[in-house]
Amino acid sequence: MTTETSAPASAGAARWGAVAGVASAAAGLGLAELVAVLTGPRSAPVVAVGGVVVDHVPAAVKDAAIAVFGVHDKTALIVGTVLLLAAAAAGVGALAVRSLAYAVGGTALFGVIGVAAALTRPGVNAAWALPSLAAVAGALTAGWFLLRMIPATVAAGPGAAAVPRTRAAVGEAPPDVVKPVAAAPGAAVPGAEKQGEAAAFGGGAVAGRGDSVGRRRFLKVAGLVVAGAAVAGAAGRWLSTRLSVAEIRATVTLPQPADPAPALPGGLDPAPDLATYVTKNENFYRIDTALSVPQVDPESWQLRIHGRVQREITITWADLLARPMVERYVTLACVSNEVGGELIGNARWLGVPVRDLLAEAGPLPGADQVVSRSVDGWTCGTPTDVLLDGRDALLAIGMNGEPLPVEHGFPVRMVVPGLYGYVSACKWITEIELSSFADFDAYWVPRGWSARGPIKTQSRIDTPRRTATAGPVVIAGVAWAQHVGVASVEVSVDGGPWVAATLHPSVSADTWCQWTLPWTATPGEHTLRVRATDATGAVQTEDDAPVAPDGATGWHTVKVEVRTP
Ligand SMILES: Nc1nc2c(c(=O)[nH]1)N[C@H]1C(S)=C(S)[C@@H](COP(=O)(O)O)O[C@H]1N2
Ligand SMILES: [Mo]
Repeated sequence: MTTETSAPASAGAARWGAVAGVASAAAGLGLAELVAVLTGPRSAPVVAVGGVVVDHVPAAVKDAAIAVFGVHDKTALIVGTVLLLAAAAAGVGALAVRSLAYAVGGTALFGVIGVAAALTRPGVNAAWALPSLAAVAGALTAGWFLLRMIPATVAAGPGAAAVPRTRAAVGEAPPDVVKPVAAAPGAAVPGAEKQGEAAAFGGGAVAGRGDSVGRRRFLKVAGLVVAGAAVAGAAGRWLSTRLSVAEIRATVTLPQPADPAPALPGGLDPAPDLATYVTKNENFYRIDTALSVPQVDPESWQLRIHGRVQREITITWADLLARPMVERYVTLACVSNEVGGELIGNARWLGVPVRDLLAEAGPLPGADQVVSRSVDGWTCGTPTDVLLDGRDALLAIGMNGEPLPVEHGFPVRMVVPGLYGYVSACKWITEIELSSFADFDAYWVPRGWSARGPIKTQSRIDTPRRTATAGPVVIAGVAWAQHVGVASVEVSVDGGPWVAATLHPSVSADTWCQWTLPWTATPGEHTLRVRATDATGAVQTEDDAPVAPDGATGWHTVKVEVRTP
């Protein structure tokens, strides 16, 4: 071992080492995914480390990520984490050709990071260390194996090579160096390009036939390790979904509501390209900090109501289902929704009134904040008086006639009309703690968001958005002023007078409403603006405000290019 690893390393050897490093890291992570099938997807090192990053990156970075990647911010984070890890593993591998101590030290460091990340995630148990430990074992085994395979002449440096070094950079091996290798007996096999690659990897230090065989073997084994890791990782993920609660969810039958939602009036969805009054579950926006969707089995689910209460209570799934259910349409909005944005949807929720549960526990004086906690540790804080003021705040189990989709909080979440999701709509809820705003800051508050988040009155133009054909056009959109109600919507074309749009019916003040306005479009560029007035007579503010700290404001404005037919 020592003779192979303590030799002075060449640039070529470092490159081989880098390949070994990346392949070894892949082996470790693949193995970790398999182990995480048993310990739970949130214990997998990439998800655990990613989770720590999500919880600790400066708010501005996270807001920027959401702005750039939108609902794909999680995928971007995972891809970024894997790329960073690959780069680091390549570095460790490049050093490991000098001394195995680098491999052991580097891998151990990653292991410590993985274990530390996993063990500090909310809801953890000791077994969550196992995937990261398995990753260390897998990476070290693969690394030891691969490093030993690096051809000795390469490891010994260019001086030992039979052909003098010409160009060093990857991919710059001159054809006359590559050719003899590719033309060597036995090279006329599928994958002749890999020969060139092998030569390129060796830099100028391409030696005789014996070495080219060694390189081929090394690349083949490294390739097999990466492929095996990919298969293990994919199998792990697949098994995790097989074991996910999706199958349990499919067996859940929702109880009939004792107090059903009102029937939908006629005249909804009056225009194409306009958001439907009821948002389908698969179209409903999803926002949360969960890199791996929490899998909560209703049979083991419990909700503990505690803190500043007269009587602490614990409710099981069976207890919850036995209660009379209320069904309501409620429009949920995200505080990160830009003016004109899509982070809003309207659904029919089935659940138990939160005020009934709070009444049973008996909030003590001073308990002005209700802190909801998710199984993954996320928290939100809702004003107690809002939950008790008679509005239909629900501990919901159903969404549009189905059990909650897993990513929307299965089995139980909260929904509160009139409040942004970050202060009210806790998914995968497992705890309700009566507290106070003075005593506790929920998840987003120390990250720069307001402790209180009533939804601001807004209106949005859905169509036309960019182009239109001259002639009769229907301008249409949605407007909302949850729990207050929209009284009117007006549209101004090219800065002209405000014209009242037709408001289409909505079932209650807790949902958005659709509006339409016929327009005769003339060729050229036109600017459309919209504003709503709520039921108290307050006109939506024209002042532009960003989403942070408590929701965007301003009049949605679109520029439309009208073409001649
Ligand atoms: N457990 C948990 N619940 C959560 C969040 C979260 O990050 N974790 N995000 C909240 C935010 S910011 C919003 S806007 C709503 C979004 O709910 P949806 O994904 O069902 O649309 O969920 C809320 N509930
Ligand atoms: Mo949100």
